[in-house]
Amino acid sequence: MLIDLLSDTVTRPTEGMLRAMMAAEVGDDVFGEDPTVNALEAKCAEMFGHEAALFCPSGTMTNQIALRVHTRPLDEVICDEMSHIYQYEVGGYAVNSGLAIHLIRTPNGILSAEQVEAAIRPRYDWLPRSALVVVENTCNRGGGSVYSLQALRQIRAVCQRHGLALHIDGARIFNALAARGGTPQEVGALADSLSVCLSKGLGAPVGSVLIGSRSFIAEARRVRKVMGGGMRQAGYLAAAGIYALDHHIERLPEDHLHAQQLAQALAEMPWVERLYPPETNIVIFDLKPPLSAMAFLEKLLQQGVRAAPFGPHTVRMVTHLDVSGEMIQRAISALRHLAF
Ligand code: TLP
Repeated sequence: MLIDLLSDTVTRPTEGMLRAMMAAEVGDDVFGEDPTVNALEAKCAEMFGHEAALFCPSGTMTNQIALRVHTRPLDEVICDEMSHIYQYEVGGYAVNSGLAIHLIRTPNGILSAEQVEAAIRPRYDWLPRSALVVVENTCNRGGGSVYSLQALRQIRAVCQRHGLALHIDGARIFNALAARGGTPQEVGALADSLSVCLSKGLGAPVGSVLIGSRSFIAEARRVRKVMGGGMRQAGYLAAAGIYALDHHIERLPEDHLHAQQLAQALAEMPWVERLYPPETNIVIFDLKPPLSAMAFLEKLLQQGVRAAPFGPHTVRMVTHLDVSGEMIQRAISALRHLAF
């Protein structure tokens, strides 16, 4: 059987999750009448200490809605160059919200408060208006890197001082909390809005939740509609999300251990040039040129292991709940069999 380290988005629902989905009570969520969606939204809002939440089809949509609601056209969003909103959302910040983007370069996707402050523009007619800071926790391209609560507090303070909003792309926020400690409430208190994905480390088939104040979410509902994200009997999907929050958070350290085991094995491989030490469930490494990611991945696939290209010579592996300890051992022996 394929050992699929392509992404933590590839998981299939467990039997327990499928049972919860089958048993879901549903209604029309565009009318606000799906009790399971309402329960998921209330659960997420409460968990992160905010007033309201909105269930959406994807993390791309929750991020894009957040950009739209926090800003006006001609504003600028400040983020790391590695951010998902910059790298992988098809330039949506420009198309959906008419924004400019101010990119900060870091070694691992973790911004400092000083860098954020230095990126804020003075108010002149000819400059975009700095309006929003987005931090990604964990940072995907940074190798699943994690913000400390202290670092987030300092960024929050800069935002407050300059009147900027702070959005956390917490696609993998529970991985961050599992690795560094802290509660959802503590991290929630530091952001104006958070996007939390249920379909990544938590193993739900579909869905992300946008969390914020009541007025922010009321506007977000309108933007979700114009983006075509108003779903009807979405409670079947929300039930999977509730199940994931109840059953799949505590097991995340297992994925982190598996990532460490992969990294330890990779560190010994003669064809690895550089390894980003994994803090959570993502392992990124550079291959020694001229070995290309594509050539490497093809050989790896022949050994029954799939991973993702993350650059011409860069590969990403992600651990998740469909990869057991035994599969990790098999993946490691497959890696040891590769010769270039
Ligand atoms: N990331 C995907 C790819 O798009 C790269 C993956 O396989 O990791 N924020 C972060 C930090 C993400 O990593 C992702 C997905 C998203 C947002 C978007 O979520 P979806 O895929 O639900 O739109």
